[in-house]
Amino acid sequence: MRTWTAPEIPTLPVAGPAVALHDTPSGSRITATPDGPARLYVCGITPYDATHIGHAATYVAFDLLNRAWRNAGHEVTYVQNVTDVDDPLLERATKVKIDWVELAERETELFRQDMTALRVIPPAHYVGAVESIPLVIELIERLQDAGSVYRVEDDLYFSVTADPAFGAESGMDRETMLRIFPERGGDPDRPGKKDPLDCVVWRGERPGEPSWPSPFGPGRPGWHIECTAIAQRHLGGAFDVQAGGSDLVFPHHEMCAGHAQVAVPGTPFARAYAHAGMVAYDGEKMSKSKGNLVFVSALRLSDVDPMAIRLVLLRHHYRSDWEWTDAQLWEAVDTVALWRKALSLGRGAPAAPVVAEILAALADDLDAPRATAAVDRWVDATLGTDGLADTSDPDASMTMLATLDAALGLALWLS
Ligand code: 5CA
Ligand code: ZN
Repeated sequence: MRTWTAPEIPTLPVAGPAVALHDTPSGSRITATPDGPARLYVCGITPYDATHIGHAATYVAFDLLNRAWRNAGHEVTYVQNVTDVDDPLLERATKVKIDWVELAERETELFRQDMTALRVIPPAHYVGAVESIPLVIELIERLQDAGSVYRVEDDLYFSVTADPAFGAESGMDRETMLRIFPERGGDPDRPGKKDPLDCVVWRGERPGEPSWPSPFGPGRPGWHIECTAIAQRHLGGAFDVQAGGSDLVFPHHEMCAGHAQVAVPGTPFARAYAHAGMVAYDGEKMSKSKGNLVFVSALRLSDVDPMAIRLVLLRHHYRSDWEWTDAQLWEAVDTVALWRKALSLGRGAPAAPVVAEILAALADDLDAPRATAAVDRWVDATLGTDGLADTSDPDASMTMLATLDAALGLALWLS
């Protein structure tokens, strides 16, 4: 699938430190030490509606990881999927009476434009579920060989007991899993299942739904196996980080890990799992199904500077849950104007210690609020809000502009 346009990224004069990241399964901070290029998979959108601020927050969070790795001297191989066939997409297409392919293409294109505007570095491989069906079929066959797949009517299920490590990714107890599973696409009560937590890997054809031929009969991929197949193909085994919002901790990333570990015993799916907090709006998690949405594209259409949107996201630590308010956006618009004013002076307060602080903050579990607070202090010192303007560094603006761009993805270059 076509990816989106890469932003130009300036090279920094100093390298950043090694990157430490919070890992969900161990509950601790780990320093990812990639051998060769760092390998990152971030779960992509289900394209049945436009990109909302919650999605944007998750993609900007892991864009910071991508940038921190690059600044630490690593190459990064970044892969993302598009769930371009799944129940919610088909349901929405039927409801609004539009062809599901057209709906998916339209929303995926809007997502590309939103990501470009927000200066999110594109994945090297942007891969749809539909184009991955041959990979999914191959993976199901491997799971069958391992004896971990069984049939219920026309559907194939993965047996979670086949994975001795099942539960390790989320760290959840069975009761919690059983509570969450039906809220996130699972069907614990279906008669004929061996374990209520088993998940669909191949969904047999239903009347009026798209299907593809396979050795198991016509049908379409289950959700989790799509990401396993795409990640394994483009990143290999034991890649560095599997990432997404915290609503993917269970069942999605647990099932991905399970499929991979049963298909290739002895090789974990990913070395670490990183999760972004949930963005709320009007008191509840922002979600397509609830409809309490703020769309990136709608803000862009009303001429909001995408860099102000990005700054709102950076003001929150990626792992915290937080609530979007319009007031935060207007504050960010003012802040961007103030920062541009300081950056237009040429000279400014010494930039080197601020650059070091920004890179250190981002390498410390992507602490963007700490990094942006350092920028605030540099701006205050440069503009002299206390009557003591410091313009002792003649290269300050250029250094700060390059750092904001490369490390935080904030391009505030003067036009
Ligand atoms: N296609 C699947 C992943 S394979 C999916 O979850 N699609 S999605 O469109 O529902 O979500 C895309 C990404 O945005 C996921 O990583 C999800 O965890 C994240 N996300 C969804 N809602 C929010 C929210 N309110 N706040 C933060 N992140 C969110
Ligand atoms: Zn996924």
